[in-house]
This record gives sequence, structure tokens and C-alpha cells, in this order.
Amino acid sequence: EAFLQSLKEKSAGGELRGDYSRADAQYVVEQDWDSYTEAQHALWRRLYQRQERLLPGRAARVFIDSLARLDARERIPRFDQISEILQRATGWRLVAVPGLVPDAVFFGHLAERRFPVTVWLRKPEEFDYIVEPDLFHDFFGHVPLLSNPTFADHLQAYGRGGLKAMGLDGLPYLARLYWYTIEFGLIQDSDGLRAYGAGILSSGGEIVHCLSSDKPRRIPFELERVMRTLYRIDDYQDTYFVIRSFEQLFEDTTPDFTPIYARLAQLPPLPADTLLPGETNLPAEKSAAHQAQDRA
Ligand code: HBI
Ligand code: FE
Repeated sequence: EAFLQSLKEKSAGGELRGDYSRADAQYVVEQDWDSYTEAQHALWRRLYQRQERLLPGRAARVFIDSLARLDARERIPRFDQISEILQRATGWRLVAVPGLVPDAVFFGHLAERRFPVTVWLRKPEEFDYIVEPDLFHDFFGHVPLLSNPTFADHLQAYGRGGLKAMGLDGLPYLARLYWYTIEFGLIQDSDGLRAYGAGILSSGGEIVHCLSSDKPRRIPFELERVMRTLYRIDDYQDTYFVIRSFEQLFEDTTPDFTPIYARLAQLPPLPADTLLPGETNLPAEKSAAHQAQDRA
């Protein structure tokens, strides 16, 4: 309650982007779709269509197919309409939030198949980079995969795990798991190396960098290794973790994390650019089409 009050004061003082004055205990607000201006719809279209052009051959196919079904290309989507589509596919709904909400609230929403989507859109000058998640990051990056049953099951399990982690001092480990999968995860499937993380898929630069640059490490996903690894929030990732399928992600994160937290608490965290002896560093994906497009 005190946290909400402090946020309301900060938002009243203009320190925060979101209007927390109207948020309820779950930090849910109205989307107020009519308040978006034509300029904002035009910015949305520019962001969407720039990103859409970069997806073929880089984003996981299931992401591309799911995004198309949401029909959100021409105007900022209405959350209640999108919720109807998701509800039928996987039982997920969107909730409008003023911005980042406390971990406990965030996990609480995921645990009940509600995905928090920020209501405000970045400014034109923030076209290429924005520090905190905005409507475009949350919607374009996170929402499409909510219609994939296995991914949807994983995200709900993640939310439930988060609520349990609160009492076990497990939050830092879960935040790293979230960061290296939901936000910046790669998948190696029959199509090749592809991106499925929202932070990558909503970024103009990182979607190219994460697959074709020789700088970052690309390490096969292993739960405890991911939970040990620090991450950076202000630059491209030094390391990406690669799953073989969403089924693997779901299965690998099903065990009870309690003993894992106990083990990890005894180990030092690993710097983001670590490659341990014997670890596989998967090769970059330098398909000709990409190189041609990158040069274009
Ligand atoms: N709040 N609205 C919002 N969106 C997020 O992605 C989010 C959050 N609060 C906390 C959070 N993510 C991270 O700490 C997760 O690791 C829990
Ligand atoms: Fe995100």
C-alpha cells in the first residue's frame, strides 16, 4: 500500500511515466483507447512495420504467425479485443498497467494468466531505444507468444514460481531466468537459430545482433547456469541462452526451485560474459539473406 502511495506521489510529481493515480491494488488502469492521437497511431505503425520487416529468418516462426493473427499492424490495438482472441486460444487476457509494477503484483498477474501491458507509447525520439518497457515493447514483444499453448503454460508456471520465490529469497534467480528466456531468449529449431525473447523482438538493432554478431556468447540453455548469470539492462546482451523448444523450457523449469536456490546461494554469480571451460559456444547464424539485408 505504501509502495502504491509513493508511486502515486511520484507520478503526480511527474517523476514517473505512468499515471499511477488511478491504479488499483493490482495496478490495473483503463487503456482509454480513445486518448491515443493520430500521431501516436502513426508512430505505432512506423515501429510495427520497421520491426515486422526484420522478422523473417530471425524471429521464431510461431512468433511471426501469432503476431499476424492479432491484426495490430495499422493502429494501436484495443486490449479488450486482443484479450478475446487470447482467451479463446490459451485463456490469457491483457491487463492495462501504468508501467513496471512490483514483482509480487507482476507474478500475481502471470499466475492467473493475465499479462500486464503498459498503456503509454514511447516518444518519437525514443524510436530506437527506450529504457523502461512501453506499449510497443510489451505488446509487440510479449503478447504474440501468449497464444502458443506451451509458452502460455510456461509463463503461468513462471508466475506461480515467482510467488513461491518471494518467500525463498529466490527473486534474483527468477529475474535472471526471465531475462534470459522471456526477454532475450534464442531457440535453435528445425528452421535454424531464431529469437523468441520480447526484448529482442521489439528491438530494431538487437534482433540482427543477437543472431549474426560474433561478439556475444550463445550457450545451450541450462537452468542453474542461467540463474547464476548476471545480466545487463543498458546494452546488447553479452550472452544469449538457446533452447531447443518451448517444451524444453517448460520441462526444464518444472522442478521445485527450492533446492536450486539453496545451492545457488552458496555460489558466486557469474559475470554476463562468462564462458566456462567445456561449455559450448554455438555459432552465429550468418545466412546470406541477412547479410544482404544488413548491408542494405
Ligand atoms: N512489471 N509491468 C511490468 N512488466 C514487467 O515485465 C515486469 C514488471 N515488474 C517486474 C518485472 N517485470 C521483473 O522483475 C520480472 O523479472 C519479474
Ligand atoms: Fe518485457
